[in-house]
Amino acid sequence: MSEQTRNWQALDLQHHMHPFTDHVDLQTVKPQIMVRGEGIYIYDSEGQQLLDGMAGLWCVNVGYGRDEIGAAVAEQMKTLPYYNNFFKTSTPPALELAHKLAQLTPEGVDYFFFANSGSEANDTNIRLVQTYWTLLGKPEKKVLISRHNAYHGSTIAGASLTGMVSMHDIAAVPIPDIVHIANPDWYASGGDADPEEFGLRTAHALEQKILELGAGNVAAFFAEPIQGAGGVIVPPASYWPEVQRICTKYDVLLVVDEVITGFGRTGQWFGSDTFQIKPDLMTLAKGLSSGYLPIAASAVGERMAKVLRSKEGRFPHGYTYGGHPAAACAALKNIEIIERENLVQQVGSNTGPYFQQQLNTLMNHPWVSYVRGAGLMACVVLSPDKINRNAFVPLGAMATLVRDQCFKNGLVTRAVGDGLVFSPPLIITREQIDELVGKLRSSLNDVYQSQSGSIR
Ligand code: PXG
Repeated sequence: MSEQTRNWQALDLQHHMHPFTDHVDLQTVKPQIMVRGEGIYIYDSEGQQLLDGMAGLWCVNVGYGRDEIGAAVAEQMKTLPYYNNFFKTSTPPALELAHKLAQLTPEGVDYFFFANSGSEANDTNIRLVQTYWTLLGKPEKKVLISRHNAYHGSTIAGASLTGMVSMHDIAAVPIPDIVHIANPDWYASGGDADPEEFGLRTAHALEQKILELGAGNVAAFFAEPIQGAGGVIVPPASYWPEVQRICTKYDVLLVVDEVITGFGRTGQWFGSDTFQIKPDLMTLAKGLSSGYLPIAASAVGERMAKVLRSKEGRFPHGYTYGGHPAAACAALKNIEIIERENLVQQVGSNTGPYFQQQLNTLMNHPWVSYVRGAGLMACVVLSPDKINRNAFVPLGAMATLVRDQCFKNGLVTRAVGDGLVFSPPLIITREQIDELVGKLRSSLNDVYQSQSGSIR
């Protein structure tokens, strides 16, 4: 190991606190220092090349090394590095980005409130939802329904919407008036049920919860079109139409968190397009700028916009850096690249289906029990007993070993329970998909050979 890497690791361990990290473990494992990116590959400080099967954290949709984004940002930094959108001012990049987004988001979603992260945008969404009902004279409509295993962020409100119990183990979380219902995870909870029937049954959990709480108390349903961090939970086709019907019937706003599914990930511009959802509000982040700079948005549908925009007096909410001109420039250039290179169409009709098909060839591995996904997001689920879909004991132990082996073999993935999740940059080619799947297969084989004696 180089002197430089050793120094960086020592400094990192001395002063840097990491998100979602066991710091005791980190002392022994040591951080891997990433120094460069090009296309779908990243490079660490020891020169190891890794195929980034996660596009960073589900975000680098146009891939690394896009000099033109840097150039556009540099130009903006020279002209006007900062100004805000508070108190009746605006900047060209922010207003142009809002205009561009209005063309891309589903029909009727035409207004954008900027933030710097998905978590912040979801905090904004809660305020928008509650302001909306208050303006309509129904302030008692305030309960938010979310789902088990959902991920909506890490701020206090975002973590409260999140349905992962591990994120609710501090006193401040969850905040009041947020409840969680079942998610449409057929593999884990569907048993012998037909997936479509299971999809309907899971949608009906929303109706039951609304009736239990009283529709007059329910403000909104928050959901990802496909749960991402929860393990790429693709709902059966029956699920979303039924959810939409229920929200309409009980006058509950539908907030669609597109932080991962937005900007081409599922093979259409938005997950809402893929599942034909009509959102009242959307959360956008990640692929909005491909992670080149932090930017996020709440995308407001016409029903809410009509009320919110006719309100006199000001909406008492905003972030210093919301709609930052440099970040908005990065987002505009990123969208220009996605359009110029037809990345959404490419994922929808070519690389997306090919990716799912190639991952499915892994079903002949003794541990691969299920492959699910859409476009360029997927989860490969492992089980020691494919027939009964049993979990490994402890849950996730084997997927973590496979993940570590993938890193050694030059592939970035993430273990979620017994699953390995993937979300490569949208520029990945068929040959590179073969490389990704080949690396995953050999990593699975390596771990299988070393562990098969100890499977339970
Ligand atoms: N909503 C969804 C659907 C997300 O996936 C957020 C909101 C929050 O966004 P910010 O920008 O505040 O992080 C996310 C973020 C993982 C992982 O390991 C997933 C996310 C973030 C970090 C790690 O799967 N998703």
